[in-house]
Amino acid sequence: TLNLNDIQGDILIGMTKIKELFFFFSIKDAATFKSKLGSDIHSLVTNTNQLLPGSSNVPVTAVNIAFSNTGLLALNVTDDLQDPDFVSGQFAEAINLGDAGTSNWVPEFAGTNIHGVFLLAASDVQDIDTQLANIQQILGDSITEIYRLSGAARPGNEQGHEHFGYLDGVSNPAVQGFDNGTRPQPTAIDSGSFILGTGKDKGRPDWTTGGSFLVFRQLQQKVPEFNKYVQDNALNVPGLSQEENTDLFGARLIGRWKSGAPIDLAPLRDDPALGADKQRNNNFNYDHPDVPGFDVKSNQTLCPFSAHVRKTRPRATLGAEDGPGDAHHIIRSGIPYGPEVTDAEASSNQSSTDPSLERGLAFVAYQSNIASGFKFIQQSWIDNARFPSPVAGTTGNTTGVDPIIGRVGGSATDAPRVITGTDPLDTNKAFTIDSEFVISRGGEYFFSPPISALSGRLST
Ligand code: N7H
Repeated sequence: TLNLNDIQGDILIGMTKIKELFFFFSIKDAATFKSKLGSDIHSLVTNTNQLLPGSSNVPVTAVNIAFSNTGLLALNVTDDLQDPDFVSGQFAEAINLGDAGTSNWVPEFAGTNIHGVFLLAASDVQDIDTQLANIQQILGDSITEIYRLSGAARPGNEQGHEHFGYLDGVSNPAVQGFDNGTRPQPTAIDSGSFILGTGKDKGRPDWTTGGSFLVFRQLQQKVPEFNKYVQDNALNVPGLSQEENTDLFGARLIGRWKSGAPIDLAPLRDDPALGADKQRNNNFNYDHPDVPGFDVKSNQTLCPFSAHVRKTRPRATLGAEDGPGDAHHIIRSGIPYGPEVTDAEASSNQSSTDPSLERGLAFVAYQSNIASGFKFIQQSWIDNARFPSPVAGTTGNTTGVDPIIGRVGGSATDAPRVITGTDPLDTNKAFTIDSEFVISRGGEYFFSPPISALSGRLST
């Protein structure tokens, strides 16, 4: 069973506040840090139970903490966590992740200097600042700040939507022993895919049970450029207005409408009631056994194989989801960062080069194994133009890399992306995308330990 008092709150349920600060630090004085971690920081860290609906113990500012491999080494914790990617760190993997080298990386991420990160979430920035000041007061000179990134939900009706305008956080997998059965959706996934030492996850050091690997990425989004591309490629489906055909093209790039409604269930027009209905908005798997002759492995009239959500979680396209052929799941817990698009950007169809106008997604993904979670999805699905393949062994137009975040062959160059499936009238038709809508600004791999380890293994 899962010990929800010991599992940090962001992993399974998400801190889901409208402001979140990522505070990256380096450990300068391990002895002091360890003693404060066990005595004071430990009790500030928010567990899963505290964030569950109906909890009477929701903190004003939720606090989570995670360590990089160099952070564990700084604490002289040399146990083998059995995750080679965590050990090498994200910087060493930039090229493998298709990041066009590290020239676009935030300089502070380039290297292995970051030892840990505090995640602070609240409804109000002032509450975050107060808690950060408290933590800094406790830790004193034992840490120094390396970098910070402030996330915030978008304003008004856009709250919950990422910067391209699509509702996010709709479809995290249900987890066995946690929230299976709470709403209609595909099979719940073994908790061992996310939480170390549980379910099928075996063989790690005992003290890591209840922990999870946290992949952090700062992903810049070029919103005016994305909007222009969608406008320029409006579809021609009869019976739809120009505007509807524009929205349909965008929805077929993502696989969901801006409201969150899955196009697998609402193939022609957005259906905001469906998008908002948690009983229905994740209850699909791309298969339609009730439709005579429908083959989930080749039919992409409802949802293209190239759509972002089908590339990153193909559901029934690969057969059973928790089987050996499809054990690649992450729990996402990111938040947008940066300002809204300005009028000047919107009218020029171009993102400003002003760094203060950078916007994007502070991407957070949890898994028990980085190689089969985030990294597999990025390399073998997102950046793989042949995945999923309409019919195995056929030649001709391939699916293409992910239109939102894919890179051709994981290439270090900005090669144009060619995708198919997006036009429902001719799913063989190829679309070329010759600019990037998402630029990786780098990140790091962390381990989010069980809370007991903060006063146990990590403080002794
Ligand atoms: Fe994606 N977007 O707005 O385009 N993503 N994503 N993602 N993503 C999803 O289903 C987006 C990124 C996944 O279960 C939605 O909750 C953007 C990375 C997975 O059906 C939207 C960025 C990776 C899913 C976006 C970005 C993934 C998913 C629909 C970067 C993994 C769930 C909302 C700036 C390596 C699929 C929802 C499922 C959904 C967007 C990045 C993976 C709207 C803007 C890097 C697994």
